[in-house]
Amino acid sequence: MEHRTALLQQIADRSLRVGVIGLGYVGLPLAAEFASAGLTVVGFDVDATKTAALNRGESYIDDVPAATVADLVATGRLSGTTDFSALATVDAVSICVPTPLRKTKDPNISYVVAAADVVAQHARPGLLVVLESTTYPGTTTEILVPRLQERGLTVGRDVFVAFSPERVDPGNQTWTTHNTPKVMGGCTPACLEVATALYQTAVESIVPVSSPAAAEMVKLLENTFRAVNIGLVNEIAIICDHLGLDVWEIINAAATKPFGYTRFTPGPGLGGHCIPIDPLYLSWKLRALDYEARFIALADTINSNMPRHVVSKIADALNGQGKAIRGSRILLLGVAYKPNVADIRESPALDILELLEERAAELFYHDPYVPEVRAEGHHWQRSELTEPLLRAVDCVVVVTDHRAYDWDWIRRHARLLVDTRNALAATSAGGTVVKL
Ligand code: SAJ
Repeated sequence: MEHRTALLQQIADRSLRVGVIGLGYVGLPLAAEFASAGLTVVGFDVDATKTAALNRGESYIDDVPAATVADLVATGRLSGTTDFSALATVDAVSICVPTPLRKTKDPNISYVVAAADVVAQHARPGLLVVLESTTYPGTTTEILVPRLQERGLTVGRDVFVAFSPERVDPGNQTWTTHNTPKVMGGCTPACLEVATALYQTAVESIVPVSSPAAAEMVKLLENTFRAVNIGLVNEIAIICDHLGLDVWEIINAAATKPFGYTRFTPGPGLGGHCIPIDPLYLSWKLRALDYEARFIALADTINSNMPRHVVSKIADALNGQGKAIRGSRILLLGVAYKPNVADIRESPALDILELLEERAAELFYHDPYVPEVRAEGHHWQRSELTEPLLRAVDCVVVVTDHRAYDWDWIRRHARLLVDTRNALAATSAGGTVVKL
């Protein structure tokens, strides 16, 4: 029997064994969806604390209910291991490892390369491999395919390879791994067919595209779209500053246009593990092709400069009260990269803390989700958010507008507030507010 037919049969009768490499915010939900669909899933991770927690039936990812993990583990449909030789026992593998940037802002695909190496090491005829990690167009065919071919495996006949970008939005209760349409690009029609059949067991709708590179590019367009539009509104904020206009009024009015406009809001900068990073994978690839992706570069420049812009707003606000940043007590509210999450990766709050530290401010921060910040050689402990603290500081800076904050109460007890999120729009009584 052809390997393609055999795989389709194993998928149909749910006898297929699936490996998921990388049990983070993408891999664990995916593993749980495949297991919930009736497949047997082995989760692979280099972090033994993750695999141990999984095997205890515990969920360390908020989007995956603990009860779900407990049930799937108890029934033997889901397990975790750090022993990658167990890849020899699975019929399909989804690779969900990080693709960060190096300090030089160049792509770091070392985790993808390591996963491709170990998958190829244990690969055998009949294997399906799907790469999910966000990466530059060409990665699947340049990194994954050759390693399988070196094992004498023919892609599309012996092994099947596809790229399917992850679209996980942590904390999003509406759009989940199960109901978010999944783009799929196969190296051959048979690769697309088999990968689609597998993912259709776990995901409501599959969006086929013509190649892995097309699928890789779809993801980069999605997130470059955000980075560039956020860069645009950040520049609009600076333009409104020069014109003496309230950028929030302008954006709120523009957003009443029911067509042809998408609302983005200015902020203290661009955080997270996706939006600041993914576009730079694309521009890096294009530089190798001697083309400069100017929108991406310009958006990165503007977004990266926003922390400095915020610090200049703080300096101006303090000057307005006859004070300097040096020696002033400054309290940052919210250090996570976006509201209602605990993640501080690439958070602009870290840049703002660092810049204020350089200018000898006396710093305090509060964030309901982040008890301490260790970054760039610094270590800040969260302060308790109290009336005495609000009254004691010279300036409160709203960096991340978590829903947990009582903005009326905060403004009432603060003297001066710099608001980078328009979080205080509905408040009236209390300290002087300076908006972005
Ligand atoms: N930001 C702004 N202004 C905006 C929107 C965001 O300054 O109008 C800032 C945020 O504060 C944050 C950064 O940009 O620092 C990124 O925010 P984000 O809303 O894009 O959130 P992310 O990074 O969690 O992006 C994820 C992405 N999901 C995937 O890559 C699968 C993105 O594609 C989603 O569109 C986004 O979530 C979402 O919509 O929540």
